[in-house]
Parts: sequence; C-alpha cells; structure tokens
Amino acid sequence: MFCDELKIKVVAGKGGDGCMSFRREKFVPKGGPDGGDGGNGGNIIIKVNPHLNTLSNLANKKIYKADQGVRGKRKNMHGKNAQNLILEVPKGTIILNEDKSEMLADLNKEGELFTIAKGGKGGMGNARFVSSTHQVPRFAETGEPGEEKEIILELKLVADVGLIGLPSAGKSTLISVISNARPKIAAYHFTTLVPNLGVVNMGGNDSFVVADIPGLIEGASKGKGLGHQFLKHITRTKLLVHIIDGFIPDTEKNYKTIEKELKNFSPELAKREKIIVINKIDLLSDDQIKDLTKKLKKVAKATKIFPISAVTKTDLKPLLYEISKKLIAIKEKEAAKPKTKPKKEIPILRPHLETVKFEIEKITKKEDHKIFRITGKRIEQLAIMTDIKNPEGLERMYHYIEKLGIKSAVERKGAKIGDKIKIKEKIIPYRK
Ligand SMILES: Nc1nc2c(ncn2[C@@H]2O[C@H](COP(=O)(O)OP(=O)(O)OP(=O)(O)O)[C@@H](O)[C@H]2O)c(=O)[nH]1
Ligand SMILES: [Mg+2]
Repeated sequence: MFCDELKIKVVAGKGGDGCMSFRREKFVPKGGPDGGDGGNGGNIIIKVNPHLNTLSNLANKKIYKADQGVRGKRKNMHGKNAQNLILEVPKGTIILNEDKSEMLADLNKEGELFTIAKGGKGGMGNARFVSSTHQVPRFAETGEPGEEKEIILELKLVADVGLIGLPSAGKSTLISVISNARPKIAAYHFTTLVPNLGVVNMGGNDSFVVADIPGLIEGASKGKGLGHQFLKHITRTKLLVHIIDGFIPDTEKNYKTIEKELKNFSPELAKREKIIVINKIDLLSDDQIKDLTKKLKKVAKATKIFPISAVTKTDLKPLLYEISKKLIAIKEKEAAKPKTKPKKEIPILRPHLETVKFEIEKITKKEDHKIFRITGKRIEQLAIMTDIKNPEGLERMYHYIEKLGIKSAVERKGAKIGDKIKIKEKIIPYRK
C-alpha cells in the first residue's frame, strides 16, 4: 500500500506514581518513610529509516501510545522508566500539527530523531519529602501524564528515478503500469501538467520512487513547453530513464533533442546515469525493433537498450530489474564515499522544566469571590502531580504557591480570604 499522508494521535506514557510507605521491620515500631519514586513515562520518538519509502508501516493504527512508568515501591525502590516508543518514517517526512498550521519537524537525515511527545515525569515517593521539620511525610506525588497530540505526517517524496522524454512518448503510461501512480494518459501532447510520483514495489524491502514529468521539447531548457519548470524536480534523482516513442520517425534526432535540453539545463544532470527505453513496440515489427535498438546503441553509446510496450506491459520486468540493480549500485557507491564525520544518534534528554514563569488571569469578576487562574509549566506540573485532598499534598501546593511568587502576585491583584486560585483543574482557597 502506498501512503504519503497520515493523521495519527500520539500519547506519551504517564509517569509512575510515587509510593507512600513506611519501613516495617520486626522490632522497629516506627520506621521512617521509604516510598520510592515512580519511573518516567515513555517518550514517543520519530526516527528516520532510510529503507522506507512510504508511511504505510504506520497506517494500520490511529493511536500510538508509549508505556507508563512503573510505580515506586517500598524500601525506596524506584519504579522502572518506561521504554520510548519509536515510530519509523522515511526520509523527507514532515510533521505538522493537527490543522497543518504549524510544521513541527522536517526530517531529512538518516537516523534523525525527533521527540514528538514527552513522557510524564515519575512522581516522587514520600521518602523524598523528609526534611528536618517534616519527619513523617504522608504524601507521595502522582505520576505526570504524558503529552498527547494529534499530528499529520506528510511525505515529500524524493524520487530515485526520473522519466524523461518527448510529449506522448508514454511516460505516464509506464508509471501507471509499474507503480501505484494513476496519472492522466491521453493521445495529445502535454497531458501531464505536474510531476507524478509513484512507488514501484519490487517485493520485500526493495522499492523505489519514480517521477513522471511533463514532456520536454526542443527549447525546454530555455522555457519552451512545460517540462523545463520541472527539470529541477529530477535534479535530485539518482537515475534517468529516457523513454523514446519507437513508432514515430526520426528516433535518433528525437533522442538528441532531449539530450541537448538536458545538457543546456544542467551539464551535471546530462551526465547522470541513464537507461534508454524504446516504447510502443506493440506497433513495431521485430526487424524494426532490432533496427531501432542498433541505431540507438550507436547514437547513445549504450550497451543496453530496453524495448518495451507500456500499454501491453511487454518486457517491463528486465527494465525494472535493471533500474533496481543500478539504484542499488549507485546507493552502495554513495555509501562507500567517506562521509563528513559520522553522526551519532543524539540522546534524548528530559528538557529542564521552566522554573518561575507563570501568568495570572482573573476569571470571575465578582469582587467577593474572585478566582485567579494560574498558568505556567512548573506550577501546572506540580498541580497535576499533587493530590490536594491529602492535607500534606495541599500544604505542598501552598508551599510552591508562595515559593514561586504566586501568592504575592495574586495579593498585588487584590486577593482576599474567600478568593480562590485555580491551577489546571485544581482549586485552592487563597490563604494569608
Ligand atoms: N500503442 C501504444 N501506445 C502507447 C504506449 N504507451 C503509451 N501509449 C499511448 O501514447 C499516448 C501518450 O501516452 P502518455 O503516457 O500520456 O504519454 P506521456 O509521455 O506521459 O505524454 P505527456 O504527458 O504529454 O508528456 C497515449 O495515447 C497512450 O495510450 C505503448 O506502449 N503502445
Ligand atoms: Mg504524461
């Protein structure tokens, strides 16, 4: 299956809850707190796999969830961090937000990693809350939820093979019979107006992407016809396949026309490896095919020519095998070239949480019972991870409300007893 756009939901793992427990040993009547921390939830990471050509390996699921961190345990045992969930995509994948208004990543390099959803932090166990003034904390944090978002993956296909030729040579017909592309085909020139891309599956992991561009004519490199605007699309291809209509006269001249246009457009492109194909052999006699093959070998200085019929699907296999073989050889040659410093995979670090930033918004106008909504990464995270029904949890929130400067900030806005502070879904009465 071919797939170049996909909408998925990614849900990173929740952090494991911290544990609340007290040492219980024989002959020790009152042991100290020994609840361990929960493990971090798994991140969701997108990774470029250079062997993939489509997004179809991710198309069978709508939601991808990473595992949760394991809960902390007694005896100060830390819960295990969850494994990251790695989603593999082809090179040239871009990641967009749900409504495509923002591009989140543009993945072009082999092995490139991008953390799309961060796992939640594990909650701290009660052993962590011991202080000189607080010897027996009866409170542990809950694990932080993992990030979740809807995203769109889009594949900007980079073609391996470019089909070139005069108008009506049969380029679109060929791509329609060898790949998943279904372009318009017709008996008039310039049927193809924009490039078509198709993936040819050779079985197993072997596949390649073919680009069919509008026909080229004499003067194309100077802007005649349509093809020249699209020649740039094939400058990144590894291999060109020149399709020649065997049924029309002047085969050699037609061949040279295209060669000249390529050279004029880019001498470098003209030197690209090429396979020459004579199409429409269903309309030719064996002698005519032989004769054309001979002529083309000479003019193109080629050792092999591939006579085919795209319409009757005659002799397509040898052509496809040759393309695949050449591509493999080209890729191997490229891989053997000394690379500029091998890149190590970048380890994913938990980003440092922002410290003191928060914002206040008065959300009720009533003078008697004002509600101040507080937003800010750190304070929201604390609110999510703290059970305020637990009196010690509530005390902890008051501690941070004061420490992060929220208390004095709401006071400056006229906070009085009876007013409330809302952080995420939690409502905490203001106190002096
Ligand atoms: N008899 C025969 N006709 C073919 C063959 N391949 C293509 N054609 C016909 O040739 C005409 C042009 O085919 P297209 O595939 O649209 O040609 P194209 O090279 O994409 O043309 P442009 O998009 O205009 O550049 C159509 O009428 C096809 O049916 C073939 O192998 N044999
Ligand atoms: Mg076409």
